[in-house]
Amino acid sequence: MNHNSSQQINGNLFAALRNGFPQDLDGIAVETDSGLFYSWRDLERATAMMANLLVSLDLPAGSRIAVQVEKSVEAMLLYLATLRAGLVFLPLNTAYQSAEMAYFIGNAEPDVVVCSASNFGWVSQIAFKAGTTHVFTLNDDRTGSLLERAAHCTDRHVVAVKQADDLAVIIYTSGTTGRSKGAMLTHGNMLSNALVLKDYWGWRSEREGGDVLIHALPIFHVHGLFVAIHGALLNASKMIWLARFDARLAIQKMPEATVFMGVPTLYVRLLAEPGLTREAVRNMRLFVSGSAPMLIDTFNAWQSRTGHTILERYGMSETIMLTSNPYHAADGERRGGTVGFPLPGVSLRVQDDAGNNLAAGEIGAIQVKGPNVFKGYWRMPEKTAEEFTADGFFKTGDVGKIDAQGYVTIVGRSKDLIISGGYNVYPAEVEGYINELPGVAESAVIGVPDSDFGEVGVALVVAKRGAVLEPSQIIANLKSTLANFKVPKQCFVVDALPRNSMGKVQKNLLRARCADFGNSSN
Ligand code: MCA
Ligand code: AMP
Repeated sequence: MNHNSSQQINGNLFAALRNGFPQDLDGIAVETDSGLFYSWRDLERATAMMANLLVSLDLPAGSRIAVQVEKSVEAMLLYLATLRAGLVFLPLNTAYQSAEMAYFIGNAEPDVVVCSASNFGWVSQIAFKAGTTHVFTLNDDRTGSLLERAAHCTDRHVVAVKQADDLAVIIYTSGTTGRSKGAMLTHGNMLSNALVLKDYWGWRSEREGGDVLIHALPIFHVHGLFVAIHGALLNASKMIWLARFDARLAIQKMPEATVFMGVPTLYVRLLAEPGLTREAVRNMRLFVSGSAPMLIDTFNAWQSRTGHTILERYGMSETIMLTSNPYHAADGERRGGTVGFPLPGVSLRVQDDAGNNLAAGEIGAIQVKGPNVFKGYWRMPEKTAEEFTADGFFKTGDVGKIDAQGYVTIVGRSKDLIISGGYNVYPAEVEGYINELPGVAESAVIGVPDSDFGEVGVALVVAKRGAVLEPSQIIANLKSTLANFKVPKQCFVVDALPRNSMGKVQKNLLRARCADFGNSSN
């Protein structure tokens, strides 16, 4: 197969990632924590076989492949194979339960659903009801019908030709009101962002000694699936693959690695390990943090313990990466508490409510524009239109400022959102579930500080007249319906919720009242 000539005109993200593979396909591309080694050739062949399986299903153009499976190298290969075949990948958090899955599958109408064998019963029922034609299984021990079927396919596959504007992925992000929205990202969104980060974070080519990434994040969200994996593949960098984050194991692997990416909770947990020493990180060159605000105490503690300055960056599902602290000292220092500069190609401005651009240091709404900004929300043209300004900037819902040197700081959010251990929890969604429980008149879910997760949810619930509510029962009910990370860590039954003159619940008063609750959950 002649890769070079076909790939120059092919906007398929997979073609660019494949082009990044090293000359020697027999080198190690991925090493897992269970002792498996995958060569670059294994990646090439397995993605070709899975892509051929998908092609053999004769799916309509733009078909969605929805995937809810445990983290595994094969799950990553399925993502790559979906790109390769020119279809649309839809990753789903393994914590989602049946009501959440029914919504995503019903809304996205995927032709193919892939789940773990243990969930096949209920997932396939939801999928077939929604019109899905194929349900495969994929387990984290390399078993399941997907691999059995792919094993019969040829390992030669010509990458599907795609334009930069073609849809590659749908990532669901919960809505502040109503249901989750599917953010549509194109091949061009993802490739442009990956190329910018390749340069901005100084990924080292093989000639320069190469990089080795410790991959410790889940692969159903932007951070672990795109930022980490695209970075490694585009730069022919080996990945040390941890099926789940384990602080001790990560530290044990650091002498063999150069790059680590994590949400702040991962850094807090690493700092709790005595094994995190300067000696352990001696070969590391870059620690990246994002997805949630990093406390300045964590930033400083990391610097004094390891001698490394964490590079904090800011992104969203709708935009992938937006800003980053500098990598090269010549471009400026990495400032804790800030998310750095807009990445090359990204325009970022701060506006007041009246739509005026604000001066340096003034706080307002963060808006962005660039080749990384998504195409819109899946089948929600009105919602998409609402989230963009007349001149084409996307309203992030984050509140912040830009200082005189150009550093961006996020000071808050206009969207009612809790970020817990790097996962987003929308109070409106959780309140909706609580309000449906018997005996509940109304509820409010707020985020309170937590030393491990950064923020955790606390529920305040008002009983209907004459009803008696048991907080532990409310939590148990939520655990049986909602993804575990969305379930409030504590629940209190209160007489009433404070409201302003417009009748809106004053969550700021509740947050002040509950500020100390979070840490008692540890
Ligand atoms: C687990 N639990 C959580 C969370 N994770 N609760 C709140 N928030 C969480 N994030 C629940 C568990 O179900 C369990 O509940 C209890 O909390 C304790 O679980 P634990 O064993 O401590 O959790 P874990 O399995 O160790 O997971 C913690 C984790 C994980 C490793 C921090 O949450 C994680 O991998 N977070 C990373 C998320 C991420 O990749 N975000 C990037 C999104 P119970 O005992 O009741 O069962 S991409 C993004 O945000 C943008 C685009 C960006 O900028 O990157
Ligand atoms: P998601 O919906 O998972 O894409 O989450 C995106 C949101 O995460 C952003 O709108 C921010 O509120 C938040 N976020 C991401 N990175 C950072 C960061 N470094 N500091 C503060 N908040 C962040």
